[in-house]
Amino acid sequence: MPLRLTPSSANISTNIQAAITQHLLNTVGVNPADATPNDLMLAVSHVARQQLSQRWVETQTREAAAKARRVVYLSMEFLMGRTLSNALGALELRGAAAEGLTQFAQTLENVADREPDAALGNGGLGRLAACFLDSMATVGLPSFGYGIRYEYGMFAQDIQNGAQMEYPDPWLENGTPWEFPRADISYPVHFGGWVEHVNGSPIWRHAGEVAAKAYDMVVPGHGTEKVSTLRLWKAVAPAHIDLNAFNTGDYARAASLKNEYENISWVLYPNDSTPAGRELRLKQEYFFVSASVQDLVARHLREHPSLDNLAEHVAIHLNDTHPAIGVAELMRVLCDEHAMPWDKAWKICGNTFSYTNHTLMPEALETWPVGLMQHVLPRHLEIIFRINKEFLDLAATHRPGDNAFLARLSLIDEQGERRVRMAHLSIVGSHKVNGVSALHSELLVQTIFSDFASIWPDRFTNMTNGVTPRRWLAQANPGLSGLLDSTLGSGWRLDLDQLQKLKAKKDDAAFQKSFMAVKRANKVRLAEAIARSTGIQVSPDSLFDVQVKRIHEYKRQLLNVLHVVTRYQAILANPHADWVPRTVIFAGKAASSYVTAKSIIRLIHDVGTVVNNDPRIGDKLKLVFMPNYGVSVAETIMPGADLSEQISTAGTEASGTGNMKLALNGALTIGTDDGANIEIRQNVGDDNIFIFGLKTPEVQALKQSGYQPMRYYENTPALKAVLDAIAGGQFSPDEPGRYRALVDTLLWGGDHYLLLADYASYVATQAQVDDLYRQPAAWCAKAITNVAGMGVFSSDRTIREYAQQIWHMAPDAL
Ligand code: 26V
Repeated sequence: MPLRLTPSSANISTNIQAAITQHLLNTVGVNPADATPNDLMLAVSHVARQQLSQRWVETQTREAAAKARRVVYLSMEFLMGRTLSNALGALELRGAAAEGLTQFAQTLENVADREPDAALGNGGLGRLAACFLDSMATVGLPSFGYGIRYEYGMFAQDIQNGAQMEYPDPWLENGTPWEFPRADISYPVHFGGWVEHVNGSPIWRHAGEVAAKAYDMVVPGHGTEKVSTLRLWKAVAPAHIDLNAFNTGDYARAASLKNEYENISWVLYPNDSTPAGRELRLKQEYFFVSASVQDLVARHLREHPSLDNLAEHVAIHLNDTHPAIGVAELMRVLCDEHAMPWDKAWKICGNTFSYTNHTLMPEALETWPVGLMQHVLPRHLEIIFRINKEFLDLAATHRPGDNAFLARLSLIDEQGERRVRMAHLSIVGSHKVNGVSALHSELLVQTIFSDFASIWPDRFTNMTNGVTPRRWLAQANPGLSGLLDSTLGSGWRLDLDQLQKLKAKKDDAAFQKSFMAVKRANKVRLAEAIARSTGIQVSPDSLFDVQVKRIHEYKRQLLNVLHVVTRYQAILANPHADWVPRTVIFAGKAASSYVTAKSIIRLIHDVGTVVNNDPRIGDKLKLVFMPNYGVSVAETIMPGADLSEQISTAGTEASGTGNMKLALNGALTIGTDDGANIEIRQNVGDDNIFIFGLKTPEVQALKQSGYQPMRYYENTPALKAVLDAIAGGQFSPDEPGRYRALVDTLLWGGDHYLLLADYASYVATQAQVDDLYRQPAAWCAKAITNVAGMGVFSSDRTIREYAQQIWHMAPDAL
């Protein structure tokens, strides 16, 4: 029995020192006297891993004995970030580990920094899945997250001459102490071939097979010994394939065959701008869904005599449409492999699945060519056709004779190349469909899913996103956490509504002083990180104005740049005015094929080079771009922000979660009436947030009436001056035409996201931000009010809502 460390152990830091030394010797294989920070990171990780392993075994044993109802969260992406610090926090060993490391003359921060991020996701959708696992474990929901063990995660971003360069992210190259390979858990996944119907029974004569091998990550709950499991699948060529080629001595062919199979789990598709319509991506989707369905069916059959009661014991959640093929797969398994009648299987399916939509952008909705589906998954295509026929028969009873209605609803888009609409499959196969903020969920039923809502109004609902306060406050912001602990006690970690009590303190001078000291220290830390990653010195006394997220036209980083240039020109025109010094901080990745997004990154750098080196500007304005945005970079940025930029065109950002992380860390939001910004405003109060710009109905009306961006250009002198400067090459003197095309997307390309329409309102609101920042006590009171109002944005609240309203599970039932 390994040493069990519990927080109640009297001499826990002595224990942990001994445990670290043991692992240096026995696991890492180094002399403790020579241990590097990386060795120490591994040794401390193994100390934590041992505890997690025990918790995992206990949780699984308890759940199996109880035949618990479980939630299965299917997601192509889990943006976990680093594990060590979070694991120590959950085990309540952070203090002891830090103390234990003093013996090796190391800080926990320095040691934890050696761990590479597990960046198995693109952005918001993937990080939400990671926050949800944390909350599922914490609220005590028996749960499995299922995904892919990508060998290469999200690409690493480097900047060369202002331009984004992408590099592979070999996060597993040195192994990871956090995974538990489950050598015994492996399932065959089949592809291709054809379907034979023998005596009316379909038989899938597949053409290829790959093995899915399970690797588990333990996700610890906080304030509980319960854990959740993240089970990731690795694709491995079946042994007989390469053996045959090896036997004939054809090693090159053996290797290439092996690669062909194993490349399925090789790399995360780094594209959040348009869905990748590639065969390999479809294979990835089916690969992890098939393995996960086999796993959950096997687990069910270990605990129950048949699959008849599957829906009572498992809730399968689709994180966007990427796992939607799971609907057809479960039907195939029930009907073809377990001889269940279609209608009975279909009922079970509908009671089992639920689906979250994460974007309204019509161009982002996943569809697959029927021909490709036929080629890769012929039996699934047959099943989809049958689901579609029965669904359209039902739909026809709602609007007899309305063929346009049926064409819009069909799972098959018949215009042009026939394509399977994965969102339609998800809706038809689920009992609940949700959006991720109140506005987004409302827009779903009014726009892209309105026909479905007319048939099934009760199927559609809202689950406003949240973030885990453990990572995004307790871990990322130890300064503020300490202040909260001494002011409110430590209960906020598990009950974020307790932050409400801060409201009474918002004007308390002593509390304000402590709060501002914390913010200032976090800004110093952020300024150091900026200097390390960009070489640019910024002043922690300036207002830190932060926009961090994927680079996308709809998120309008370009509008932010227009404001920066406006301010630059205004300072030059009026150098002696009382300017509030500002540091504008950007970070984010652009999809590698997204030309406009990459051009925006370049523009940020070019404007920065001019502004930052203009001696007339000095500290009044600085512009920096922190490279390689990811979970760990975010953990440094969020606590140091004064102002949070959430400036998407109203009606385009499904929710946002960075907005929540920033406000939770005491930043004020400047934002549009969009996504979760609206609910942030409702919770912090209108006076504590800067809302500007057109609202969703106004956006719709302006577009309908024929939006003319040129009118704004001609009638707004400051705007004209800014666009002329950018288009004219003032920030790219070596290549004056570099931004002509970018400016043309606004002036002549229709300005799809209404930057010019919102410009005046944005710039005027930025002036209000300055006015408030000149009054430190007033600013501070509002920042405190923001923190106080963020309780509802804990992902614990979100997960409890899912559990109650969609998954029909009681948290902490075991
Ligand atoms: C976005 C877009 C937008 C432009 C057109 C093409 C396209 C394709 C994919 C995507 C990303 C969709 C998935 C995603 O990450 N959505 C994000 O999910 C977060 C968690 O619910 C939410 O907070 C973000 O608002 C949403 O963009």
